[in-house]
Parts: sequence; C-alpha cells; structure tokens
Amino acid sequence: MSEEGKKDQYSADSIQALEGMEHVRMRPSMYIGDVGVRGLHHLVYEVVDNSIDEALAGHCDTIEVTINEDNSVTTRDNGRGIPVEIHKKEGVSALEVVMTKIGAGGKFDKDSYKVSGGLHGVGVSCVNALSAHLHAYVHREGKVWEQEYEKGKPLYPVKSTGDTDFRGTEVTFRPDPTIFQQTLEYNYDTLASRMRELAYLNKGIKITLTDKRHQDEKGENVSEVFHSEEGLKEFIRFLDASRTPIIGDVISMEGEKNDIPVEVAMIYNDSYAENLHSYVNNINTHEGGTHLSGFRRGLTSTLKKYADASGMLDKLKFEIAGDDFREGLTAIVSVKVQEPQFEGQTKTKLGNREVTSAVSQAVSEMLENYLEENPNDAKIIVEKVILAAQARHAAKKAREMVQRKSVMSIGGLPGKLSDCSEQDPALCEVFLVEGDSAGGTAKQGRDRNFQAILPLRGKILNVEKAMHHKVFENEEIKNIFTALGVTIGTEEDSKALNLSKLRYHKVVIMCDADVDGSHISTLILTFFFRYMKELIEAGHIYIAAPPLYLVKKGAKKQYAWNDDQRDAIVKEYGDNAKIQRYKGLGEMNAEQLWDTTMNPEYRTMRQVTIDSLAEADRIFSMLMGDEVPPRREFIEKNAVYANIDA
Ligand code: 0RA
Repeated sequence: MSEEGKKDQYSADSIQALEGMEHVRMRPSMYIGDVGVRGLHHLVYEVVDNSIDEALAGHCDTIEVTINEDNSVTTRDNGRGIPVEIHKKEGVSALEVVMTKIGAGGKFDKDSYKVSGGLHGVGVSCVNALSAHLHAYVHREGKVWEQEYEKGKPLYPVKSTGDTDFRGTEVTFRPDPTIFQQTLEYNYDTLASRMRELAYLNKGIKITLTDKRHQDEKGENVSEVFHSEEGLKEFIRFLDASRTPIIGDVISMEGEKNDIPVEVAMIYNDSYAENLHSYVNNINTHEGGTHLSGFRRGLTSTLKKYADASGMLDKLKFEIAGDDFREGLTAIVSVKVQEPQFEGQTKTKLGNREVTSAVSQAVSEMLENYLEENPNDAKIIVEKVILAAQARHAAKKAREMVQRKSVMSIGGLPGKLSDCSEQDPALCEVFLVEGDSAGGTAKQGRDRNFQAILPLRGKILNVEKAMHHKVFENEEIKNIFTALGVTIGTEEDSKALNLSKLRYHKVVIMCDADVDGSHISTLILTFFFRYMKELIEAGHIYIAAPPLYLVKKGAKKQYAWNDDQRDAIVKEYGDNAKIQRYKGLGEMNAEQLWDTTMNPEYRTMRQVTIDSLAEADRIFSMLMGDEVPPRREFIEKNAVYANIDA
C-alpha cells in the first residue's frame, strides 16, 4: 500500500497505537519541521547534535561531516560511541534501541550532564526512520560494531566486524525520496553556515565539512574546517566583520548562574542596527524569550546606573529608553537549559522564567567590570546612547506621520500605487518595480484583478547606513509601509510589526536582471530584513525572475533565464537563431512581461527565506556596508549577480 493510502486509513486513535518509527514516517513534519529543504538539512543537524552532546559531556572534540556523491551524508565523531551491550529491557543491542526507538534518544544515563539538542530533540532514530538506508558503525572498547537499516528497519542484528584503535560513532544515511519529494540535494553553504555556528557556540570542537560532489581546481574535494578557540568572541568578530567597532574589543563573559551555563559576547559598532542573536542548547531562538529579556534587563540597568552616576545625562531633557542602549549593538547570548520550554509561533521562544535573572546577573557583572576597567570605552558607549535617544525622538515623530497616513483608507494610499480590485489579501499580490517606466509596463501587463503595482524611484535608501528617522522620512519607504498596510508597534520595547492589516500576501520585488537591478533588489531586501523581518519569516516576500534572453527563429520564440537554456534553444533552432539580450524590464513590452514574469502559470518566482539569522545579518551588513573587498568577493563567488535567497 502507498504511504498516502495508509494515511487515509488510520484514525486518530490507531495512530496512537502505531509504533513510533512508523508514526515518524507518517507525520514527518511533526518531528523535523517539514519535508522540504529545511527538513532534509535537519536530518544532518540531528545527528551532529548528538555528537555535540558527546563533546559537551567532555568525550569528543572532532566531528566530520561529509556530503557524499549520491547526496547521502556521513557523520563521524570521536565520542564514546553509541553503547552496544544488550539492553536489559529491550533484549537487543543498545545501538538498535537508540536507532529504532523514538524518544529513547539514547539518553539512558540521566546523571551525566546532558541537555536536549536538536530543534525538536528527536534523536537519531528519527533520522533513521526517514532514511531509505542508514549504516551505523560504532568503534568502542577495541571492536567495530555495525548495523544497517532501511526506512528504520534493521537488516540484521548488531554485529561485530573487526578490531579498532579508534573510538566513536559513524553514521551514513541516505534520505528517503518517498518522504523528501521536493528535493534530496544538500546545499553546502547551508550546512557550512550551521557547522560554523556550532563551532562558535561550542568552542574547542573541530568540525570538518567535506563535499564529495564538487572538486576545486586541484581536483580536491571542497572542504572547510570550523574551529574556534574563543567561541562567541570570535563569532561577534565574524558577524561584525564589515562594521566599524567603536570600542576596543568584544566584551564577553562565560559562567554559570543558578546552575544555568550562560555565555554572552557583545560589541558596539558605528551603525544604527540592533543585532541580538540568542541560543538555547545551540538552537537559534528567533523569537527570543526569557534569556533575551535577561540580557536586555542587565544591559539597560547597568548602563543606566553608570550613565546616571557619570553626570553625562544631566542636560538631557527626556528619558532614555531600552532601545537606546541597543543601537549599534551586536550581541550573542547562549544558554544551556536542562528542560527548555519552547513557546511562540515557531517554537523558538524560551519560556523558562528562571533564566531571566541568571542572564541578567551575568550581564550586569560582566558590564560593571568592563565599564570600571575601561572608562574611555564607557564614555563612548554612553555618548552613543544619548545620540540614539535624541534620534529616537525624531524617529518617533516621523513614524507617527507614517502611521497616521496608513490608518486612512483608500484616500491614504500612495498616489503611485496602482491597486488591484480583489479585496481578499490572501489572493492579492503587489509588485515593487524599479523605475517609473518599467512600472508603466507592469501596470499594462498585469492582471488588475489581483495584481497591484508600486513603482519605486531609482535607488532606494540604504537602511543599513541610515538613522531610523531618516528611514521613516524616506518617501519610497513611506509608500511601501502605506501600500502594504503594515504598522509598527508603538511600545518602546516592542517594535513588532502588525501584519493583521497586510494588504497583499505576496510582495514581489521586480528589478532588472543585471548588476544594478540586483543591487536595487538587495537594497529593498535589506529594508525588509531590518524593518519588516516578520514579513520574510511569514513567507510573504518574493523575487521575480525576468528572463535574460529571447531566442527567435521565424515564427518560433522561446525565453531563456540563463546561458545554458539559451544555448540549448539555439541548438534546437539551428542556424540563424536570433538572440535578444534583455538589459532591463524596460525592453520588454507589457505582454512579454506578463508571459514571462508575472503570469502565475508560467513565472518562476523565488520565495525569500532565512536559513540563519546570524548569517543573513552578516551578509546584509557586508553587502550594504562601506568595505568594498568583501562585497566584491561575495558577488564574484555568487556568480552572475549577487542574490540573497538564503
Ligand atoms: C547513547 C548513549 C550514549 C551516547 C550516545 C547514545 C551517542 C549517540 C551518538 C550519535 C552520534 N554520535 C553519538 N555518540 C554517542 C552515552 C555513552 C556511554 O554512556 O558510554
């Protein structure tokens, strides 16, 4: 029977009775989030998290991850090795129990220090259940032990196959194509960015990532080693590589408060962006939570106390707000919590109350020491805070202007917006189009029932370098806010977006397919990332993909989106095929633009997603910052033109 058939037969009750492994195969998203690209990569993280757990317990310092030619993945560590003796209760090897019992997770020894890793902490059995084939090797006490599985079912009992001097666990798994129907292809950069993050979060561990699918000029496999001796301190330097620090070095601390291991690192730079990244048991808590509140509380109270005592605030006519202490701040908070409670929409918000005061105390102690020992830096920080407070006052006025406008109905919509007639936002799309002329073509080409057009004039403001009030005063940005119907929370401590009045569920950035166009796309994306991140996270932002070429011969014509496609069409048409290179949207007429780029039946749009907030932050600051060399390198590495779709 097909998997689909099974799904229909089982009722809710009988699902409960199902064996755990079968349930994982029937409802994979419950365990790994989804069965798309993310879920596929999650399998690797799940196994690696087990190796990291071994390292945290002090038994492992080397992890190797290899993407094999067939897109199977091998992970290898020098931990204790999964236990192999006969499990008393189950009557089979512990290795088999770890690999085939959901929730066993292998964590039998409750006494040892261990915290749950993995986004859902589901363990390697889950990876096994979702793999067409998995081969486990354990090197332990001089012997090699092996077992293989298909879709989680053992092919033979655990057997010893030889002697070894090595100690550790090796797992090779090939994801099941019947589960991962969207794609089976691993993305090197996605894995690299997670391995790098893990290396910074767990200093001292050496993580090697190798891609056997690709070789460099010398014929060697693409490979990188991630290893950090200084941990979060180096992570901050990496994140802020394109920003200019205003204090001597990264401020950091590491310690335990109320039995909770806390690590914090921070620096102030000359930008206006607040970059806080928080982790619980190595999981990026996108939605923050109690640890982040603790960080904010510790930072605010300590700096406020220092500033008050310094007398520098005496002439200030208004109160300093929490936000003011975080302008130009890049910080990472990482805690390890035994039984984390995850809340929020994406279950990435820490709920454990006791963590707030632990982090707050840690941050206060760290900062008090630093300010005392570095009076020059202390003065620079307080001056920055005062400037931020003054700018915030100006920004608040500008923001209120935008709000007032967006509350108004049709009359308040920007004059340049050509709206659609459909009223249901879920069915509506808005195209943000570079330039008035392309805007005109799009306006003629669109389906006015559900597609709206908002032309943007030339280069939009680089928000990476602008102060907040300048951003809210900018005409194009005001137009985007009012057209989308999005408002910003007015609470001082929460600038969360209100998406309930979002007027279009698809917001499409449509720019020329050249370097200038991609620069403008990146500027618009930077704006969304810094000021409307929720819109990206909710999957509302898309990038249109106009074709690069039109190939014609006689009455025949076809579009091409890259050089390979173009060459294939030319080959098909034979001699005398005429190639037209589109330099911009403006060269297409309305019908062509509709056919290739706007018609939902034929277009290919790319949805903008964020794999790693830390990585996205670093890339945006680099692309939009002052330093040219890293930007050039990024653009060259990412070939034809720079795209951010990760
Ligand atoms: C169960 C118990 C112990 C370790 C592990 C599982 C373990 C799992 C994985 C997965 C990849 N690498 C791993 N390394 C270890 C504790 C071991 C003991 O008490 O000896």
